[in-house]
Amino acid sequence: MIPTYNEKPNLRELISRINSACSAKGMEVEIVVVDDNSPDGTGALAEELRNEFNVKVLHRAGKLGLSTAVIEGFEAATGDLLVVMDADLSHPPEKIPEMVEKIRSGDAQVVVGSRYVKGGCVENWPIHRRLVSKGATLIARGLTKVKDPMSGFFALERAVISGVELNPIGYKIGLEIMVKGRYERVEEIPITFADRKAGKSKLGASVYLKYIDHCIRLYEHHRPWLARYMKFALIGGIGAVINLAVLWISVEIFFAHYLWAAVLAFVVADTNNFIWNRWWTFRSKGKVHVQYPQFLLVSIDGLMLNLIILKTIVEDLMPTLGINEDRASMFLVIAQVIAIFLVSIFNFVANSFWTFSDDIKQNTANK
Ligand SMILES: Nc1nc2c(ncn2[C@@H]2O[C@H](COP(=O)(O)OP(=O)(O)OP(=O)(O)O)[C@@H](O)[C@H]2O)c(=O)[nH]1
Ligand SMILES: [Mg+2]
Repeated sequence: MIPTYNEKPNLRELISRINSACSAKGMEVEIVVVDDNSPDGTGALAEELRNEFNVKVLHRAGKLGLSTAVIEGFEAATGDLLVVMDADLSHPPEKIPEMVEKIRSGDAQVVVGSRYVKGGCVENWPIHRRLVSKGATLIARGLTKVKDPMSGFFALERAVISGVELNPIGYKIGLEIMVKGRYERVEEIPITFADRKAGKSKLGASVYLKYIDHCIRLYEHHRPWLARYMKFALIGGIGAVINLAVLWISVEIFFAHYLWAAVLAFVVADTNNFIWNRWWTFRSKGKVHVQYPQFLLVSIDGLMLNLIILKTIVEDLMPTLGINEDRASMFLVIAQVIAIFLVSIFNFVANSFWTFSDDIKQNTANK
């Protein structure tokens, strides 16, 4: 499967190298080029190459994205063993037989051409590109044990994705398959990732944001509760900053009484938390006029719980542990950190099973 967009200078060499690498091992290969009406005429060249090689060409109307191209390629391919690679000669076609062999011998159902296992490397990447790639890889580490989950060079058995709903929002269809696919073993083989031979990168800045969104969605799929809690905690942290800002502005600029200011700060911050959690954490379509008071009520209970936990730690637990009075202020902060953590779990659980319970049920049913 080769998705192409303006890859005319690379395509002939790529297809001829794939063909040589496979025929040297006596392997039959069908090459599927999915071209998005490339203005440079890649599609027409692919058609020409059909005379020389076993090539199938899918022409799509315009630049519809890498992931959907790969998925359409899967549907058009006739074989049961699928290999995906970039067209820009970054991925060495000579590694295909080794990848295929690993699947055929039953060692694995998914094989990734990896830059980050022993023996693998990237050629000529400037430091900023290495850092971005490493950072992006780190974000995905909780989703799979694969060391190069961003790789666009991978092989799989068709059975891995049959019946699996692949979401093509992301640029990284390989990661999507590694997380959602049905397989027992995934293996990595080292590759040297060459810089693209010719042509321009199709990546823009929006790709990074889409990638983060994609990873968040995959975490939701992989560990739904942890992912939701992390979002809830993040929103809560931002809410705390908003609370302090409103408090400060009310007292310093509008000369409000500090207790009224605190009430206002609580309501503003909690409303902010509600909006974000409803839309992002719980992806809810429920009734706002029911959910909003429920959310506020949970938060008020949480606030009281905070005071009770704090009082218990400071007045009962600390003296029992013989904590020194002089250092009490430092321990007060630690006590409050513990209290906030416990309250965040209380609020999260209460909102999950009460305020947004319908949405949780629906999300689980959709899986
Ligand atoms: N059909 C199709 N192919 C695409 C599209 N976007 C990118 N591709 C192809 O997907 C492969 C990967 O794209 P690249 O631009 O090489 O992305 P990259 O490897 O992350 O970045 P560079 O190699 O640095 O340019 C290449 O073969 C592209 O031609 C698209 O929208 N449609
Ligand atoms: Mg590339």
